[in-house]
Amino acid sequence: MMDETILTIRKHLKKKLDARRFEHTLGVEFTCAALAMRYGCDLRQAELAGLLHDCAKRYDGPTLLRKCREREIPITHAEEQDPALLHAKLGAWMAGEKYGIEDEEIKSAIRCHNTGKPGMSLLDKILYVADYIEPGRDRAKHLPELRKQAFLDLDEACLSIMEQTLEYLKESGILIDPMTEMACEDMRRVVLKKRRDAASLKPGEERREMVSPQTAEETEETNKNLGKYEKNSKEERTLESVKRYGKARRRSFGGEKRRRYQNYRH
Ligand code: DGI
Ligand code: FE
Ligand code: FE
Repeated sequence: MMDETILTIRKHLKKKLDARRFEHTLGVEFTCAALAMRYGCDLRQAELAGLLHDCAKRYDGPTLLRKCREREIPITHAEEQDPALLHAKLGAWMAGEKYGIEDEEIKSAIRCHNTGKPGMSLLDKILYVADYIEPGRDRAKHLPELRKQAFLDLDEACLSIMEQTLEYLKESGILIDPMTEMACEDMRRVVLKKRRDAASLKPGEERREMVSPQTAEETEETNKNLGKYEKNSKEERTLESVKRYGKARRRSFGGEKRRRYQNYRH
């Protein structure tokens, strides 16, 4: 998309990320755009989410831990053990604070891009899937099938990726964040319901919507689970302050671009 903000961020990330990570970033950005076309998601939102999703990947584990602590970003036990996971949460913070993104949906997608979460939005799912299937990836199992599936049914693709990821984590003895398990359980429930609904359709009837929204009951259940998980976290408060900073920053975005970009070098 010929959008000043996107072009400027792309140029900036080219300088900040190593060549492989930058290529991956472009691959995710374009795959997000393709999936957004397929599923009717806002293209600009999808591109920005893809472009910024790994912006914090340039920091090593100890730096990620320190930066998250300084910013009062809640850290789970799994993140303490494997601080690389924190590039998602710090990335969401940086999208708001460093790159002037106010859109909570974009920040949510970045925040949950490596673990997923229960009740993922369309944009969350697009980024989660794009990160796994972008053209530069070559290690995962069944990639050709998975790539095709992503354009047939996004929820099915999400579930396949979550199951593969959990299998890989278990095989490798890597500590699993409860959020990763909760995300997979929730997606399994969504997909099983869709399969049941599809099976109960009469022959000749077509499904109109591949990505079915959650029912009110499901949303309530999801919120309850999330509530349990985030009970003691300070995320709400952090989000509020990010919103406020975001607004202040937005006003100065046009005029003070050059000065702000100097802030990126840290
Ligand atoms: O940043 P990328 O490499 O593009 O991809 P990503 O942000 O999706 O990170 C993928 C890695 O995250 C992959 O090696 C698996 C790991 N991961 C996903 N869920 C968990 C996890 N690692 C731990 N320790 N615990 C998890 O629950
Ligand atoms: Fe990532
Ligand atoms: Fe990535």
